[in-house]
Amino acid sequence: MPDKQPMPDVSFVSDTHSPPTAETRQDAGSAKADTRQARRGFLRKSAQTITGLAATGLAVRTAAAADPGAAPLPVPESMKKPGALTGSALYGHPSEFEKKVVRHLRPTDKQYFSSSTRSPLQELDGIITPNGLFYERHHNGIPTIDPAQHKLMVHGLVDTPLLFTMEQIRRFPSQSRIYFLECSGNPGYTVYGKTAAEANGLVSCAEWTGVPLKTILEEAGLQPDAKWVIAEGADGAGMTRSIPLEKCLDDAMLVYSQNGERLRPEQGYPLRVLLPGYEGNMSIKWVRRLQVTDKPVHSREETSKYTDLQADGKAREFTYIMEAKSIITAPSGGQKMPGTGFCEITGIAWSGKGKITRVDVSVDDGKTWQQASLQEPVLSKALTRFRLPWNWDGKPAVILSRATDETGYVQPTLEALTAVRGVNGTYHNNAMTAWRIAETGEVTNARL
Ligand SMILES: Nc1nc2c(c(=O)[nH]1)N[C@H]1C(S)=C(S)[C@@H](COP(=O)(O)O)O[C@H]1N2
Ligand SMILES: [Mo]
Repeated sequence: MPDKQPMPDVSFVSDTHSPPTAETRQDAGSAKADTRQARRGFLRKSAQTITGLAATGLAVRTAAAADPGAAPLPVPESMKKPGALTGSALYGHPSEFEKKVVRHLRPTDKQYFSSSTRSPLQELDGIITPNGLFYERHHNGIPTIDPAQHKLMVHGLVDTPLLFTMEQIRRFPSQSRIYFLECSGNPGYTVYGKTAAEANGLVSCAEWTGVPLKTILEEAGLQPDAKWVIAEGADGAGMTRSIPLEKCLDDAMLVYSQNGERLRPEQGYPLRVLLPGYEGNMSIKWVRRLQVTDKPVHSREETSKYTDLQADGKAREFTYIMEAKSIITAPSGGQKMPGTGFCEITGIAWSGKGKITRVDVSVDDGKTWQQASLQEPVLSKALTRFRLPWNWDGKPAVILSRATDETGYVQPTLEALTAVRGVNGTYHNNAMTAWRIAETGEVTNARL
């Protein structure tokens, strides 16, 4: 390639999306100013579509809008030769430059069988968690299960006990739904976490495909005194939980795929229960048995674990629903502000009770609030992406977000939450996470 030939101003390519003609190249000098003008107009126009930005009169000025000057855009190495050969039959991977984007494993001396990893929320855009970055929580490691051998038994208070192979499960009419999944221990009742992943990464969101649990239960036929369904996992923990029948007949799913491909082993391959909006531990992975009963079994997971000890010594039990929560993912802990001026504050919000209706953002540690815009579609019991354009003046600031859901429930501060619940419990902390921005641009957890 002729390296020396002057290349057109980058603005021609990016603004018009068409290759420069001889004419436009000749005119480059005068056209450059026009294009820059047009580009600013474009930025202004697109900026106005963001709620509040027009009102603030905030100008979007980023490094990309800087004058590239007279220097021709160099021809990169990637244009001088063919690229790598097609991956053929190999499974694809993210770019080699994205190697640092991995799940967070809380540092301990030892790797435990009962363990968890957190989704790198601060690295993700949109609302879908890529499968390789979906949070994990295992009580006794990840079993290896051959789908050709795996069976699901449905028994108890049913007309006909049934035993399904995976092939038989997949013959039922399927459905795909986008739902979040969150561990009730996210993040626990102590303030923890330098980054968004550490602070709240036991939440993820995927498009799940499977069969409504209702379909399978109706196939077996429910007896009149059926009230609960006990789900058991085929892992070394034999994890077992009692699920109220109403949930099983509502939006509960038996899931075999996640974001278009079969479940990952970490997420319960080949089959898991998915209970939208309920605490993660009830969505039994590697599910092998559904027993219909008239009462809950009070398994280990609903007695010694997953009850919430109150200040008065009494414990709340069967606390299914994950209440509204949100977290700013950028700028967030561990990141650095790119400079003063325009900065998009963005994050995720979710509620186990339905849709998020509103997210407010404060840049002065909760003294005043501004309403963020919500990315469509806003789905029930799914992550919702919010954004707020902001003009950082370079002064120290504490930023935080507050979610409201369709029931009118508003996400609390940690102080408000502990005033009601005390500090004995570990689960269901849906308090706000605040990030401190220092004058240097360094972002840290404001409560640590
Ligand atoms: N069989 C089985 N199911 C299980 C678990 C488990 O250890 N074994 N962990 C539970 C917990 S505590 C949570 S939070 C979710 C985690 O799901 P994930 O690993 O797909 O994110 O699965 C639940 N289902
Ligand atoms: Mo969990």
